[in-house]
Amino acid sequence: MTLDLAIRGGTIATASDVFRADVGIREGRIVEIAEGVGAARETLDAAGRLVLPGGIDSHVHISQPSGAGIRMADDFESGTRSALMGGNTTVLPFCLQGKGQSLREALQGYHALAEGQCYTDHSFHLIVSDATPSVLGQELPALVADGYTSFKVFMTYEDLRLNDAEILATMDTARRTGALVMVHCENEDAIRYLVGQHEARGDVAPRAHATTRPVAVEREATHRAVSLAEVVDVPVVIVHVSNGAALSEIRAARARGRRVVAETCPQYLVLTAADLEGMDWEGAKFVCSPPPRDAAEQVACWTGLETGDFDLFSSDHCPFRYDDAEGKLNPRGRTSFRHVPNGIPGVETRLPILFSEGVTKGRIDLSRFVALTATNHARIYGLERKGSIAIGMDADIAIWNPEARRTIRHADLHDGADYTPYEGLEVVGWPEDVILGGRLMVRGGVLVGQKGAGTYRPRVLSSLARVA
Ligand code: DUC
Ligand code: ZN
Ligand code: ZN
Repeated sequence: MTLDLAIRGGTIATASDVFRADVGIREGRIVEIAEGVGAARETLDAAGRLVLPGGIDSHVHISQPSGAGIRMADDFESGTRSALMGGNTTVLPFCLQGKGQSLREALQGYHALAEGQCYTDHSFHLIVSDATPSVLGQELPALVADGYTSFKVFMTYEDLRLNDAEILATMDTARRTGALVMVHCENEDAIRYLVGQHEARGDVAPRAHATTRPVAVEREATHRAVSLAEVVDVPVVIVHVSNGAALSEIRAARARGRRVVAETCPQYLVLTAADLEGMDWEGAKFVCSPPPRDAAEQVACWTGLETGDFDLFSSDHCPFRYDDAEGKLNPRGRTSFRHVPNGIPGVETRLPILFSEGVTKGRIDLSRFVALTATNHARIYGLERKGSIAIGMDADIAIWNPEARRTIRHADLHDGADYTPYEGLEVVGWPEDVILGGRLMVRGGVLVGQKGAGTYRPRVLSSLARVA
């Protein structure tokens, strides 16, 4: 039978192997991998190119309500377009439960926003902000059964944080249902204390965002999160780990036999707290939580990526425009770091930054890159038929030019923000062609696919979680 598409002459990388072969695609799936595949209606010449699974970014925020007068810079159209152009074929945004709101109702809103708008496939994590008995006892279990198999809890932000009792109860729901809990680890009370100290001395410029959220705040919360998960006996994902001390808590828990997954992000590899010192409030462009640290912590994060302490490398894309009354420079944001919305864009630059700084510079090999950016995300979050190049998988593929040299400029990116925190960073290696479910979406760096090609994917339980 004739193939729909053949990719010929490239070097394929999976999480375990790197080899020369052609890929044959039919009806959206990979159906042949061989030294020479059969006749095809369309052929891509991949000589000198790397044929990798499309990236899966399991930590992005799109169209998430962000408080009065603040608006996220990306909707599903711009956010997934940007993801696609950066070599991704699946994203996992969060569905935020408002206080008093049912999660089901919140999900309806996100689905309505995403329907027909997406350039990549997508699925949703849930954010539990109101851990009532009915949410934990009825709603969450029903949603897990419906394919929403992971949820995030926050230890910080006055309006989102759960106390330890609520976290334990939420983890218990995860234990009963086989869902996976993700935790944002920062100690809210410690932050409040430090914010009070800073404000008392008028220290309110963006740099104070980093000094009010020091490593100890994250380390303590990380210790508590892995300990609470141990008490309940559930696996746990510690998201956006920024430093070596927090990572040590995770390593120690793993040494005790705990199933703890750690995620880090580009901002902890190439930014530092010094970036928050920009003149004229420019530091607001780098306000995210946890904050970027220093060169020594960057090294600690690299070591974690190299040794396998980290299983996930995500963007934590959480975009706000900078020069915008609904963004970083909102009227109150201009007066204190406390009112600058937390988050930075990065879904389009995640893969090129790790490829260039990691693979091109020899810190990690190609298979580790694939594991960290695609395969592990699919396995950990229960995305079937995704994250690898193998017979029967969805034909989600990014073809990389490993020698392409680019200087990252926001003008060349496709998100809805008005800046990138990585402006001027030089990278070697770029995904030039992207195929989603067998459809050519990006050709030679040019968007050729249509919005709406990306579809919603319910998920199965994580391979890490087991129902007690
Ligand atoms: N946590 C995230 O995961 N993203 C952005 C802001 C935050 O606090
Ligand atoms: Zn978070
Ligand atoms: Zn996030």
